[in-house]
Amino acid sequence: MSGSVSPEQMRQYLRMYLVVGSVNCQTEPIRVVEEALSGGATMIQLREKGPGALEGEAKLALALQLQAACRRAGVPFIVNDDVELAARIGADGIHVGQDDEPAGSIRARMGSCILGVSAHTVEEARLALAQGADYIGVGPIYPTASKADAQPVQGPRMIEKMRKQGIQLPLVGIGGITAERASEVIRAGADGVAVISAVTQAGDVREAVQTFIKQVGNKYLS
Ligand code: TZP
Ligand code: MG
Repeated sequence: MSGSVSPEQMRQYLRMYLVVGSVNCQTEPIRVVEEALSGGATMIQLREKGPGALEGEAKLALALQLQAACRRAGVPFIVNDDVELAARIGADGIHVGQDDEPAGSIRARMGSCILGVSAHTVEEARLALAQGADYIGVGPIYPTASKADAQPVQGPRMIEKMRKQGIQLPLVGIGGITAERASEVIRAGADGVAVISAVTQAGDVREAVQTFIKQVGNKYLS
C-alpha cells in the first residue's frame, strides 16, 4: 500500500526537492525556504540534524513556520526522521533512512501521507516498495559534506542499475548534486534531485533553484 499521491504526481514533486535544516543555512531557514519556493522548488524537507540542530519547541516552531510557507506555495512539506513531529503538525510526508523506524510501521501509523525511504541497493529499493514507500532517495551520488554518516559514494550508476533491474518507483538522487551535475542524475533515471548545500549556500537561492529546474527539465510534460 502506498500513499494517496499518484506516482506521476510524486515524480513532479521530486524534480527540485530542497532538503534543509537550520544548520545548513547562512540566514534564517524561513528566508531560504521562501526564496526557494519563489524559484519553483517542488518539495521541501525539514532535516534538522547535526551539531547545533534545534530540538523540542524550537524545532517545532521552525517546522510550523516552514510548513506554513509550503502551504501558501502549494508545495508538500516533508519531515525527516521525526515521525512524532510529522504526526503532530500534520506534515504532508515523512522521509526515513534504513536505520529509522521501518517504513511499513510508519505507513500503518501515518496513513496516506507521502512516505520517502533512503535506499542504497536494489534490495532496499524493493523492500521500500513492499513497505509502501511513495518514493526512494538514492545517494550519496557524489561526495557530500552535508551528511557525516553518509554511505560510500555511489555515482549515478546505482540509479541506472535500479532502473535496469525493474525499480519503477519515483526516485530522487541526493548527495553533492550541483546544477552542472543534475542532468547526469536525470539521465541515469532519476525523476529529480534532492539538494542541500548547492541551494542553501548559494548567494542567490531563488536563482540557484531556477537553474536546477532548467537542468532537470520536465520529461513528463514535454
Ligand atoms: N543523504 C545522502 S547525501 C545527503 C543526505 C541527506 C546530503 C546531501 O547534501 P548536499 O549538500 O546536497 O550534498
Ligand atoms: Mg534518518
